[in-house]
Parts: sequence; C-alpha cells; structure tokens
Amino acid sequence: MTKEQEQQARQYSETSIKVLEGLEAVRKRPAMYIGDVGVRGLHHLVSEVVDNSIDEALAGFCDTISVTIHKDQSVTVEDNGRGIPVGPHPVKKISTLEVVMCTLHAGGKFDKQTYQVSGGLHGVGVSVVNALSEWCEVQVTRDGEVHQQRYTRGAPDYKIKKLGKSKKSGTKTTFYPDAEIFKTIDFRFEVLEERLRELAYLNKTIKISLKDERNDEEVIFFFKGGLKDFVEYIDTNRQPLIKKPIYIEGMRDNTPVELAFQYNDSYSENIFTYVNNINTHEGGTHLVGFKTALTRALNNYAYKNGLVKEGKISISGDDFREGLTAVLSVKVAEPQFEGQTKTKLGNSETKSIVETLVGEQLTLFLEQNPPVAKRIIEKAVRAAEARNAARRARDLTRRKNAMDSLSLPGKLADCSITDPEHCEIYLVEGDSAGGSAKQGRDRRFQAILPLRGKILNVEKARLHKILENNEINAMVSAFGAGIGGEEDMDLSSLRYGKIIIMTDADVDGSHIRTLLLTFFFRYMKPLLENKNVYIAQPPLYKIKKGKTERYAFDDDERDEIIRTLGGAKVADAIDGPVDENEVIKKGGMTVSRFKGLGEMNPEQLWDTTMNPETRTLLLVTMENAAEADRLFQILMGDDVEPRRQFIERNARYVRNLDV
Ligand code: 0RA
Repeated sequence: MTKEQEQQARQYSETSIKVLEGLEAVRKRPAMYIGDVGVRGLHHLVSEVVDNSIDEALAGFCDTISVTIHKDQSVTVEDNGRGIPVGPHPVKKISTLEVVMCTLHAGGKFDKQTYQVSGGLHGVGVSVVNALSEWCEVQVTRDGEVHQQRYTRGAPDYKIKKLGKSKKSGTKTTFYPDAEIFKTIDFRFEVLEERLRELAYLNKTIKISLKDERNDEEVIFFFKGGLKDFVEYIDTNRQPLIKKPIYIEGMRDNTPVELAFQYNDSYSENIFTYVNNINTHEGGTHLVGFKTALTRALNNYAYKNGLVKEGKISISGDDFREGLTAVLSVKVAEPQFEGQTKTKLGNSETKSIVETLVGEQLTLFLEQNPPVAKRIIEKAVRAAEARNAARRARDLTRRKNAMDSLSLPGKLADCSITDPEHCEIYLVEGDSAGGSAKQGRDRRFQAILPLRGKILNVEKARLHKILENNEINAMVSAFGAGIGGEEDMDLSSLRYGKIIIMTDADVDGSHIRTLLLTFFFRYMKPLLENKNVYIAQPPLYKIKKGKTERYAFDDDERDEIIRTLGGAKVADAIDGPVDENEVIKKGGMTVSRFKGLGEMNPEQLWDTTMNPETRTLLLVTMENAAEADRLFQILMGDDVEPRRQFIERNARYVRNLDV
C-alpha cells in the first residue's frame, strides 16, 4: 500500500464508522424500526426493499420487480429501474450507494420527488434491512456498468467496486436476515405472495414476480385492470350485481385517486382504502370523501329519476353500502397518519379531493348507464326496508335485555374479579368441554361461555337475523361492548381483555372457530383491531404409558416426552407427524393425536391450555383485511370446492393464523 492509499483507507473507515453509528441503534432496538422481530418483522424486510423499487416504478422508470427466496433463506429483490446512484456523495464523500445502505434516513426517502411514505413502519429505509442482515449484497447496473458492494451486519466489506459491463439498468439487493436478531428467518411464501399481489393490484403498470427456490414455486402478478381486477379478486366467490366493477380514476391537486367498486349478493360492506400503497385500516378523510360522494350521487340520481318517492322511504349511506365491495387508493405527498395503529389518514384536503372527483365521475357514469344505476338503487331500497325491520328487532332485543336484571347470559360462568384488563372469557364448544373448562379454570379471572351447536353463519344473514341468534346474543351481552362497527361498539365497556376461542382440534372445531372469527370480523371488528381475540392452543399429541398421560404441542416435544418415558427406540421409530386417525402402540406406549378437549380432565386442560404460565395463545390479527375478507367468503360461502382447496393449502400454517 502506498502512503496515499493508506490514508485513503483510513479516511474511508473513519467516514464509515461515523455513518454506521445510526445503524447500531437499529440493531439495538430493531422493533422500533420494523415493529417486531418475529414473523411479521422478518417479512417486513422484504417489503421495505420492494417499496423502494415500487417508488422507482411510480416515478416512471421501472416496470418489473422480481423477488426470489433462495435455498439458504436469503432473499433477492431485483428491479429494472435507473439503479441507485453510485457516484461519490457530495457531502459524505463515499459512494451514494453506501450512504443509502449504511445511513439511517429520517423518513427513509432519499429521492424527495416521490410520494413520501411516513406512516406506520413503512419507509424506514433499506439501511434498516442492511443493519438487520447478517450479510447483504447490492448490485447496481447503470451507466453501462455493474457495481457491487457487500455488507456484514450493516458495515461495508469493501468499497464499491465494478464487476463488468452491461447495457441494462437496475438494482439487485440480496440479504440474509440476521438470526441473532430475528426469532425465525424462515420466509413464508404465502406471506410474501399476499403482499406482492396486493402491490400489483395497487400499481397496475408493474409486473411483480415471486419465486421460491426451496420448492420451485413461482407466481407472477400483473393486473392491467388495477383496482377493478382487485375488486373482482376480493369478490371471487360472490355473485356480482352488475356486470363489471365501476371504475374511477383521476388526479386532482396533484393527488392521484383510483377507485373501483362492485355490489354483490351479500349484506356486508367491504371498503378497503390505501394511501401510498399502505392499507389504511382505520380509514380517514379519503374514506369519508368517498362515502359522502357515493351517498350523494346515488341519492340525487334516485330522486331525480323518480326511483324513490319523496317522503316514502329514506335511504341512508349504510343502505347504499350494503353488499358493496370497494377499493380506494390515493397517493398523498405528505400524509398525516393518525389513530391507534397509525393507519387513519388525517389530511383534511384529501376528503374534498376524493369527494369532488368521485362525485363528478360517478354522477356522469350513472347518467350514461341508467340500467346499472337502477339496479344499484333498487338494491339500496331493499336494504333500507330491511334496515327498518332490523331496527325494530334491535329495539326489541334491547328492551328484553334491559328487563333481564344484569342481562348476562344464563350459561355464562363469570369470573369473580371485574377489572377487564385481567379478565378473560373462553368461548368453548359444547357443554362437555364447557364443563371441563369450568372445573379447570381459575375462576377469579377466567370466565367460560359454552356455545351450544352451530353458530349462525353471518355471511348469509342480515343483521336482524343475527341479533335473533341465541349464541350471538349470549356473546354480545357477555362481552358488554355492543355489536356493529366502530360507531356502534364501545370498547371501554368491554368486560374481558382477552376473548379466547377454545375449540376441538377436529374439523367441527375448526369450522366453529371460523364461524366465530367471521362473526368478529363482520360485526365486532374493533375487537380484532384492538387485539382482544385469541385462539387457545390445545396440544397436538397425547402420549400414554400406563397411568401416565402427557401432552405435546409439536413433533419434537412429542419425541422428547417419549424419550423421558424411556422410549428412545419408540421415538426413533416415529418418523414425522402422526396422522389424524393413527394410533401408535409401541414399547408399552400409546401415541396418538389429541382430538377433543373433552378427552382431558380439568387439571390437564388447565395445565396444557388455560394456565397463563404454560399455555400458548394465538393472537388473531388483521394484517390484510382484503385477503381476510376473501378467505372468509371462501370458507363460509356456498361453493364447496374453493373451501376444500383453501383448507388444504393452509393446513401447514394453522399455527400462525392471521385473519
Ligand atoms: C434516487 C435516484 C435515482 C435512483 C433511485 C433513487 C433508485 C433507488 C432504488 C432503490 C431500489 N431500486 C431503486 N432504483 C432507483 C437515480 C437518479 C438518476 O439516475 O438520475
């Protein structure tokens, strides 16, 4: 090394060290940057890298993004954009690529022209991915050359170097998540598939592919119809009211607005809203603008064209949204995110932008398509009539409940303390399991509500029918927080912090669980958003030797128990999972799948499934509401075939249920 080179090297490492101080913070508190270090946070890394390519596409320079999960669990994201700039950074002296990869960017965006994504956890920047990866390698192709730099836990291994020539351009990032940081580094195809599909629907010019080299699975998403295709996808299993979704697209005050909606034969309202490709679960000003425009345009049309008589029946906004599936996507330059989960748009100007644009275009559409307009209005009139009937039914239920002393359901075995934060209620299938649970519980803070027979399938019933259902009534009064949407529910009067679904590990049990989740999803969504709903995890296996009975939650635990019971040979002989109806009898031991909760005595039920010290609970979350909606429809709809396919496809992942 010459003196000059030496000095350069020292200077280089000095700047690098300074630059890396920010990334140290990321490694110290990863959850602050990516939410958590579990499955969700892990997959968030991929989203973060993909988001940068999406931005490049939205800027108009890229149309193809490919994601590859490699055999060794590293992931590559490649785009055909301009490539991250590689020249020396004017301030930092090192290459811009290194600045981008190794500096924590406030807000995350290094190109201010694009729509800033500052909500939730998105847009923290690719340097966060680098910091949380054991290694990361970036190849930038631009200006006729391929450049490369590699990093270890966020620190560059070497200065950016040239690999060769190329006529193309683009950015290719490969990273291997750090197992010191993440609880698991096992990427799940389905999780990435869901998000990438959503992104492809939201950005109709981009082709996005996902390849899994571990099993050669591959999907390619490219939806020319954009949100129109998205709405059709969400409603795959529903009967549409009109031939194709109504589609509105436009730009106002530099704010692009895209909307598609369709009506179907269900009674639920399904509006999914996005801001800068982020699902705004809690809605906000854009949603309000859309609802206002929809109600006004349809109402005006109805009265103007004599489809409803003045004073005869009043159609409310809700009526115009019965059986509605809509996706609204806006791009906002400086979004203000509010709400509990920071997924509620606060920008007031966006309301009038959406309201005016949708109002104008929808009014025009209705005038040009009278038969379509008529069908929609007729449906809304039927909804209004049903709503009146429902209100009468609801008033009746209320009155009945008010007379009923404390109005708690008779079969509820309540807990003795009343502080909701420490109380839990178990929803248990059938009276026999209910009996075990009542005996096994800690009655101070655990309440048991046995549910008899089948819960009503709420996908196929209007509200007044639902309110007449005994099991549903029992839940509503036990929970104490009301029923309906955000406006109708009051979580401050919720009587239990945890609502735990405890069903058998068989087909019936999973059906009941799905019915319950469907009910919560449609009529008590705030409970899901507030993370109140859990699924109990009874053990998977039962091992019996003489009078000793032990339970195991997975294959490894099963084999360990068998060994401690002196059956090393038996454990060796069992290879992989034991099937549903299989009973293995070997070396004086019986190993079988655990099926019904009724199989266990109260102490065993407490030890394995109810004791907070030892149990596992699955939290039910609502990561992707559009996909959840589609799944519920598939599970609860009339078609048997898609239901079967779904159950087969998801059987592997039952332990990680994201609604
Ligand atoms: C800012 C400027 C330029 C490119 C990019 C950002 C860029 C970033 C990423 C991240 C992933 N893929 C990307 N592609 C492009 C280029 C500006 C220019 O060439 O003039």
